[in-house]
Amino acid sequence: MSKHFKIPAIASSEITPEPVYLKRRALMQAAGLAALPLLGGVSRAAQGEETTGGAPLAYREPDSAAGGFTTGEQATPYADVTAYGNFYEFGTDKGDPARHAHQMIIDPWSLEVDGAVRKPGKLHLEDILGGFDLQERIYRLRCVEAWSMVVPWVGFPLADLLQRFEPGSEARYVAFETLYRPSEMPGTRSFTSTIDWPYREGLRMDEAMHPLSLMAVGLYGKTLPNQNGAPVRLVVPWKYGFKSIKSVVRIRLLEKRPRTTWESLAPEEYGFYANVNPNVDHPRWSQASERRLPSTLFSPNRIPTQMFNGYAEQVAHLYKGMDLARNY
Ligand SMILES: Nc1nc2c(c(=O)[nH]1)N[C@H]1C(S)=C(S)[C@@H](COP(=O)(O)O)O[C@H]1N2
Ligand SMILES: [Mo]
Repeated sequence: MSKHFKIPAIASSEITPEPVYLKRRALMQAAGLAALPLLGGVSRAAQGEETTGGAPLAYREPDSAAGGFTTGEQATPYADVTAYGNFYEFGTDKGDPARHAHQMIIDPWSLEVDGAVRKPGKLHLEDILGGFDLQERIYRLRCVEAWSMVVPWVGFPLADLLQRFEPGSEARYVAFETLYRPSEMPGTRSFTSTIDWPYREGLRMDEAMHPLSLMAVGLYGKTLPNQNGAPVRLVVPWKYGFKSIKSVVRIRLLEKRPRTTWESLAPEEYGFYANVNPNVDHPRWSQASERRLPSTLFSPNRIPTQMFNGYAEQVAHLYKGMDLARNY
C-alpha cells in the first residue's frame, strides 16, 4: 500500500493479536455488541513474518439474521488461510502463492467494468477499499480438490458493484479476469503452465446478483494478503473455490456465457456451474467429503461435504429444474 493511500474511516489505533481478535469477537457476539465496527488483528510483519496485506479495515459485523452470512463453525486460523492455497499465477504448489505473491504490485490498481452496462468505467484502489459499505461474511470455502476452510472475509456484495455501472437488460452473464503481469508472476512464465492467461471466471447474472456473492477486500479484519487475491477478489461460497477468482482487474457483462479457465482446460472435469455437490464426483476422486484445514496426516479432519456447500437454502432455487449431474 503506498504512503499516499489512506484506509478510510479508521477510528482507532488499537491493534489486536489474532487469537484475541477471535475471542473478542465471540465475546462481543455473546454480549450482543455486534454492531460496533471492529478492527482486525496484528500484522504478520509486526510478528516478524513476511506478508502483504494487513491494513485494518472498518466494517460491519455479518447480519446474522440473513441466511448464510455467518456460520457457527470455527474459523480456520489466519496462518492456514494465508499459507495454503491455489493461485497458479505464482506456481502450482500450495505454498507458492505465499512464497511469491508479494511480487505482485497492487498499488496502483484499477478494475475496469464494461460490456452490457450503461455506464462503463473504472474503479481505482481507493474506490475499491473505501467506496463501498464493507461487511464481514464468514463463509465456508470448498476447493474442488476436497480441502476446505472457514474464512472471515470483509467485502461488499458483487451486486453493489454491478449496480453502479447500470447493467443493461441484455446482460445475462458476468465475466471476470485476473491481473496478468508475467514479470511479477513466476507461475505464468513456467514452461509447464498450460493455462491461457489471464485467469478467467464467470457467473450467470442471477448468481452474480445473489446476496451471498461477495467482492472481498480483506480477511480477518485486514486488507487481503496478496496470496489470497489482493486487493479485490470474488467469493462465491456455494461453488468450488476455483470460481472465486483473485486479484480482479476486469469485469464484463455479456449476453453469452464466457469461456472460463478451468472449463477450457478440462471441460469434462470442471464445469461452468461448479456448484459444490457431494453427489456428483469428480471423474478422478469423490466429492462426498473434504479435509477441513488445519488438516494433517495424523489428524485429517475429514468431514462430509454439504450440498451447495451448506448454502442450499439460499441458492437451490437458482437451479430449479436443472440436471445438476449434467450441469456440473
Ligand atoms: N487468479 C486466480 N484465482 C484463483 C485461483 C488461481 O489459480 N488464480 N485459484 C482458485 C482456487 S482453485 C481456489 S481453491 C481459491 C483459493 O483461494 P484462497 O487461496 O484464498 O483460499 O482461489 C481461486 N482463485
Ligand atoms: Mo480450488
